[in-house]
Amino acid sequence: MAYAYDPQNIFAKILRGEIPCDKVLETDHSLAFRDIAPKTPDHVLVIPKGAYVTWDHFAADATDAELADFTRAVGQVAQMVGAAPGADGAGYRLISNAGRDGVQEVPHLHVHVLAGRPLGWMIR
Ligand code: DGP
Repeated sequence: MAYAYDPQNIFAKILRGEIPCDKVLETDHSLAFRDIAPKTPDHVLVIPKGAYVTWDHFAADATDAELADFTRAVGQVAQMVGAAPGADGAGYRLISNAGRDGVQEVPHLHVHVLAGRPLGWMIR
């Protein structure tokens, strides 16, 4: 399966340092920063540094090191914002929108970490 990656997408520009971000965490293969239009008090986006469009693209083509790094980065962000239930946090939600029906705005894989208030089942 072929995935067309647009290197001009906004998250690619953030990764290249062409536009700023409010950085939360940077690891070898991942970057996390605050969403520009937060839907919750703590709304952080975690992205892989590699050129992946969606979760299925990442799962198909990423190295084991990238997969492990990204998975750990998402968990670390939940802990860093104080939301991890295992450390007495109140909880969080992960969302990764993909493609047209998933209403994906930015075509670079990202996981939304939403925390800081009670969440209903759907986020609008
Ligand atoms: P989506 O692709 O629909 O999962 O959402 C993309 C998210 O990216 C949306 O919540 C707003 C956020 N966003 C868009 N442009 C920027 C930006 O330039 N900086 C930051 N920090 N977030 C952005």
